[in-house]
Amino acid sequence: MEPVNGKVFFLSDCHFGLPDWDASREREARLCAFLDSIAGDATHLFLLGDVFDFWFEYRDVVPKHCLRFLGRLASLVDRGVQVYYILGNHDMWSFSYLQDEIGLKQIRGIVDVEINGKKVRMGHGDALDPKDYGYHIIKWIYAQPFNQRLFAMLHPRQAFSLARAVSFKSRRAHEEADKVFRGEEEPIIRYCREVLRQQSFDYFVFGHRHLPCDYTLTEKSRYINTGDWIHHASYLVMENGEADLKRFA
Ligand SMILES: [Mn+2]
Repeated sequence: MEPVNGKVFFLSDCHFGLPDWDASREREARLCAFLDSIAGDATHLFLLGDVFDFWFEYRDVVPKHCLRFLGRLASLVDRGVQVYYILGNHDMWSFSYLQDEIGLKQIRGIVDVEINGKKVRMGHGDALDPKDYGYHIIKWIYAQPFNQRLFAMLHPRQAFSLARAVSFKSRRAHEEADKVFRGEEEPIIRYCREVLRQQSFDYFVFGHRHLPCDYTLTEKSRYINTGDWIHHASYLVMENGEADLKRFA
């Protein structure tokens, strides 16, 4: 990716639709207020995945929710803000709609970019443990176009309730354990340590954990997690070579 200079914002894990659309309205309004507050001076915005708790788009039809949020993204793009959407494990079935209609740039996987002269590696933050075979197999199955076409043949009412059931089950299985920050045992931190053996980065920026953190890896390298917009309304801003993890109050 081209080097980036300016005032750069990052956020992730809004999980709109969780636990239902009514309950996400307040979160959406808060995020809209935040986007309004940065619209004047942001040059770049990175959405680091799981913006939607479930997103699936069909050839001619898209989910009907979060229109105001999508409108805010569109007006940021219209003002000249570069908006990037790194897909998470909950919104990996975003195809061309958000790019074509809103003009954001969609990215899958991990990206390295120089921001204000600092080397940054970022991504959603899932699938970083190479030994988590079960997870990699499921992700591979979900990524197959054939399976996606099969899923698209379900009526959306069935498709979305199936997806909600799967999301609910996986959340229940992880929720309690995920609230605890495990330090060096965190899969993302293990991953960063592994990468740092071969390459250097000033910042690793990920989401997925729903726990905002700014963790010192080495004298020159930090791991920053953007947290979530369910409990924390947390975001990261990079400007003049500095990185600040903040909360929108
Ligand atoms: Mn996630």
